[in-house]
Amino acid sequence: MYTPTPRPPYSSSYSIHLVSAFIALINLGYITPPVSAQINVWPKPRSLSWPTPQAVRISPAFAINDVNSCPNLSTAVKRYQTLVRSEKHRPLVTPALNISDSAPLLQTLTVLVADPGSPLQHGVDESYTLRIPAANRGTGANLTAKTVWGAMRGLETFSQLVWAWGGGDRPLLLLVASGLEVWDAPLFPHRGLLLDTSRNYYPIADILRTIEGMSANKLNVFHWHITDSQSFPLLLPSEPDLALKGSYGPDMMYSAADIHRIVRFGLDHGVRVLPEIDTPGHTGSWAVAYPEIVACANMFWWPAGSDWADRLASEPGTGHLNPLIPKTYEILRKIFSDMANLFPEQFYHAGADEIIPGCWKVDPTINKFLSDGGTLNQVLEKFINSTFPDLVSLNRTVVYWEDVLLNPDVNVSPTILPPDHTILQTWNNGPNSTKRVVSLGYPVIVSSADYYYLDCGHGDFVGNDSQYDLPPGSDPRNGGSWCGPFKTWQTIYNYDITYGLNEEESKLVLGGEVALWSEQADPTVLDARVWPRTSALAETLWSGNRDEKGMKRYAEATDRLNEWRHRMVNRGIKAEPIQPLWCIRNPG
Ligand code: CP6
Repeated sequence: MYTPTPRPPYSSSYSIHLVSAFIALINLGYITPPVSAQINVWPKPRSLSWPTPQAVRISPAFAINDVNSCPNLSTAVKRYQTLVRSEKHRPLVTPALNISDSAPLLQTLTVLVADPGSPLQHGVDESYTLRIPAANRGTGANLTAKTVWGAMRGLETFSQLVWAWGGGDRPLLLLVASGLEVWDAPLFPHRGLLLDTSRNYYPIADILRTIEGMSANKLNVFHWHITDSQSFPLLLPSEPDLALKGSYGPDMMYSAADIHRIVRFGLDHGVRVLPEIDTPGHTGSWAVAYPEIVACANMFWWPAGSDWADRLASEPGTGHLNPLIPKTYEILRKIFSDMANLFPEQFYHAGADEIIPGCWKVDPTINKFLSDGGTLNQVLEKFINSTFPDLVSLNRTVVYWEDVLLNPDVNVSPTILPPDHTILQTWNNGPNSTKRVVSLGYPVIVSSADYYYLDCGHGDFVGNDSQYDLPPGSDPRNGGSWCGPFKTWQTIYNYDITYGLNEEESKLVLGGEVALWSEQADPTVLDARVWPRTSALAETLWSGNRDEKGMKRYAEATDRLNEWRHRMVNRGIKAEPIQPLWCIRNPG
């Protein structure tokens, strides 16, 4: 029941009171408003028509029928049936409809999939059509999709059209918008979230809840940055020592059974699990098991007083694999084959970010190679040439961070990375690195640190580097990380990942990922760091950030996002608030 809240004393707008009173009358069901009612689906569908806003009740016996009874989809159908039948969410802005307690019932939602065998992979068709008939036009809704994965997107949309209404002195009703048709499909095929489980460990339950939230936001790629210099939590069947020695402890590892569970959960939610084992940099943790293959593992590579610590992740010895010794590749080949067995995902992320010349230079073998006339670029090329073909022969498309080509200190020639088996993920240089990479012909995933990093800012581009500087002579281990400034949901929402690209170049942009690096995050803050800012990415990549007139629609999106954030909270995701409740109670 709607209760108008008095405005604070410093405000004196009568029109606001009138609006509140009007809305109160609508909510009591006394009048039918002439305006079309607001409907909240996040991300906003590409097309939604609801010519005569109305709602019907969800029958207590409501059932979702999966005609094809597909694997994965059947699990989703059961989940959504339970969710819908027990929906407790009461909209903050109640849809302005004339509802009577005896409103007709919706009995079924029938799901029909044209091509049920289509696997979950990059570029799979995610479109769907959803029809919920008007009250006098039947008691069954229909959802059609090409694939199981499109059907899952449609089920999610259906679930968001359901709300609880009444209570108090009226019966509690479960309502669903009716007389409505949705056609929907994503603008970008790759819509992801990176989670770093090396800097801090996340139990399986946190990962599953995050994947569930992704699926609710129609995101489809969980980029799992599993290992890094701080810990190696991945218990690999052929190389168990890496985790047995390099993880944070026996209860901070992911076993093969855990991986199966996560991958399976992803399939049940239409979310691909894209694993990353970062190499050859970011491998300090490997040295606990194999010191002989890791250069500079126990060295602080930043000279005291330099500003390097400002620019790169706060780390123990960053550690770089030594590309010049055979043992490195013996171990890597076993890792690759384990990974190909554990992860069905066709993309494999091999890292290759943030190579520090000073790290490789202190290794005696590499040092000799350099003093004999070799170059650091040749060292990296040796690494790529000795690993990339193995991954391709395992039928993988290899994702690398942009650094592999763009790091001015150490990079490889594009000629050794064929664009049909390579994807570059940009992060470090605003829109410029994306432009550079696509103009070389590579498909790209955009994760701009300036816009899409959920934890850290990038001092070079926002504000002034000096705000992150450490006092002279201080040890970067003591607070040497320089996170900030905070990216608001609007920063993420408004960013255009194809900015500055021509039409041809834009086609190479597969999509984007926000990233939660975990130097300063762990399960205690996970939900609030990720949600609802990641929802902003979800809408931008699904249906865009502009209205029909081509104007940025963040103002219109605010109320919908607020509503969606409350719905997520009701579903058990502790998304942070974007507004005080006051704004909703005092519209306009
Ligand atoms: N770890 C790894 C990180 C970062 C990267 N790779 C990172 C760099 C700069 C910022 C945030 C994160 N912590 N392995 C870069 C891809 Cl601002």
